[in-house]
Amino acid sequence: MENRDLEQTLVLIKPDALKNSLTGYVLSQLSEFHSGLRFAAAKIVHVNRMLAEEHYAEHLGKPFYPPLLDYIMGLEHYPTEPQKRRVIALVYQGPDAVQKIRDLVGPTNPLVAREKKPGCIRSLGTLVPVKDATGKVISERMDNLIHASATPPEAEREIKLWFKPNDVPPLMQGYATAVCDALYYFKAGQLFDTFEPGGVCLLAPGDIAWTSDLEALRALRAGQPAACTLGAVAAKYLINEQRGE
Ligand code: FUP
Repeated sequence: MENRDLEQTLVLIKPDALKNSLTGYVLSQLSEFHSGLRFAAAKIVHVNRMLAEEHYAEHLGKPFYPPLLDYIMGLEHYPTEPQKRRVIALVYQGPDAVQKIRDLVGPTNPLVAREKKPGCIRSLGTLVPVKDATGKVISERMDNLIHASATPPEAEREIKLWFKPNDVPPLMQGYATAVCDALYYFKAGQLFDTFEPGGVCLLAPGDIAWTSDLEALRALRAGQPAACTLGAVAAKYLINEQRGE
């Protein structure tokens, strides 16, 4: 993002915040009065595994990765109530948006948050032990109520993962868009150029898409290396789409 006044960041209000009725509190803490930032986009998302895996891709292989996916998918807080499994995804925009939100959110670990930054949002979080099959504690899951992008490049990756261009009002769209000129269908982790039974149409000619997504799709279709995975492009088109489960 060239213009720092239009800097954007992704916030996720996670299932533990929803379960504990902290949504209003979080929104109030992040409001323009406290942050100087404005909403650019918002949606309620039932997080499927593909989206969870793409969002937390950097943590693949770590002991807390599987419970972290379960947590963001709502499986930990709503094990028997799938209809309640959701997060609220938000984009905030304004000068220094990434750092301002990170400051209000506080340290990743809720215990550290309580010690170092009493009153920050994550100081209301909790730690849950992660055990192996024998019951030995091998890690800890941090139920820290909220996600906030760590850097501007991460914010761009994450916003493009969760939001389509037209989820954002035209004058608030922060990244380059282009008109799609081909058909792209998705089914079982693969890309198709014609409809397959059970497939989902990601993009059709005339649709507006993130330019970087179109470049990735063209590269993937040509069998060339792409800047991101097919999942990172497809996930947002499958949000709240039952065929994408
Ligand atoms: P942050 O950028 O503050 O969200 O922190 P990280 O990217 O390091 O971690 C992503 C998520 O993994 C955090 F929300 C918390 C979770 N996590 C654990 O559950 N256990 C750990 O040991 C480390 C991180």
